[in-house]
Amino acid sequence: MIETPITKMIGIKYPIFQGGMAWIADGVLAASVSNAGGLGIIAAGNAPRDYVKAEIEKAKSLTDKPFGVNIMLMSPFADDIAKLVVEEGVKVVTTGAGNPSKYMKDWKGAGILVIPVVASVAMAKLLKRVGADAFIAEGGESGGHVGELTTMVLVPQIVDATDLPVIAAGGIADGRGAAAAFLLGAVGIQMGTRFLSAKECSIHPLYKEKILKATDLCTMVTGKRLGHPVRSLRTPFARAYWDAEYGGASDEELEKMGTGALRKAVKDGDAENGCFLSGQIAAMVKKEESAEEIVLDVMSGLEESLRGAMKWVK
Ligand code: TUI
Repeated sequence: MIETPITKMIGIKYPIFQGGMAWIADGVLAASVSNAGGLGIIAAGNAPRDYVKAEIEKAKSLTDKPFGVNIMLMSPFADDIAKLVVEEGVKVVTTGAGNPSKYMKDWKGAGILVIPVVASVAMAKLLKRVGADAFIAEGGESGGHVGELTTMVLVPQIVDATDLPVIAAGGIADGRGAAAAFLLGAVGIQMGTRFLSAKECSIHPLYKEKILKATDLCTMVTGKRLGHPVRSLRTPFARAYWDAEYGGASDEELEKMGTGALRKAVKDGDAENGCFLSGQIAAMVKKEESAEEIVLDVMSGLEESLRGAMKWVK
C-alpha cells in the first residue's frame, strides 16, 4: 500500500491522477479512473458551461468517489466554468495553460481543493501565496500545451520551492516512471497519454490505433511562434502547421489552421486534418485496457520499482 499526502488530502486510494485532456476526458473516463481508486478529471477544455455541467452530472451518476474538473484557462468560457465548479460542489479543481489567481478566493471559500499545473518555480511560489493546495509539475514531455522544462528538471525544483504536495506529470506511463517521480520528491503522478488507451476512453478508434502504434520519435512540438507550444503526433497536419509556421504564414493563417483540429482528431479520426495530441511516451502504451487495469498496473510497478531501488544501497 502506498499512502501519501495527496491520497490523504483528497481521500483517494492511489496517488494517480488522470490528466484533464480537452475533448477527451469526459464524465465516463473520469468516473472509471475514480472508481479504480485514482482521481478522474473531467476536462473543460474550450467547451461551454452546459457541456461541462452535463459531464459533471454524468460522473456523479457513475461514481461516489472524488473526481476533479480541469479548467483550461485560455478558454473563452473559463469564467463560466470557474463558477460552475462552485455550484456543483466539485471537490478538486486543476488548472492549466495560465494563472488561476483571480479565481482562488471563490474556490477556497467553497472548500475546493485547488491543484494548478505549474510550469515554473515563480508560478508555484505565487500560487502558494494565494492558496493552492498542491501542484502538478508538468514537464514538456507531456502532450498538449507544454512548458519549457522537462519533468526531470521541473519536479525537484517545484518540490524545493514549496512545502506543498507535488504531483509529477509528463513522460510517465508506467510504474518505473512513477517511481522516478517519487524519488524526485513527488507524492503523486498524473498520466494523460496512457489513459488514451483505456477502454472507457471514447476517442475515435483511429486515434487509439495511432497511440498504440506510435514509436519513440513520433511526437513534435508546434505553435511556438504564437506562444502556445503544443505536442502532438507527427501527422500530416502537424507537418503542414510546422511548414506554415516557419515558412512565413501570418498569425491569422496559423490561428485558422489550428481551429477545430483537436475535435477533428478526437471525434472524426481525421488522419489528414486532425491534431492528435500525445506525450512522448506514446510508444510505451501497448494495449487497450480498462482504466482499472491501468491504475493497478502502474501501482504494482511503482511498488516494485521503489522496493527494487534499495538493491543499490549496501
Ligand atoms: O494545459 C495543458 N495542456 C493542454 S491545454 C490544451 S487545449 C489547447 N488547445 C489548443 C492550443 C492550446 C491549448 C491542450 N493541452 N497542460 C498544463 C500546462 N499548463 N502546461 C503548461 C502550463 C502552464 C503554462 C503557463 C501553466 C501556467 C502558465 O503560466 C503562464 C503565466 O501566466 O505566466
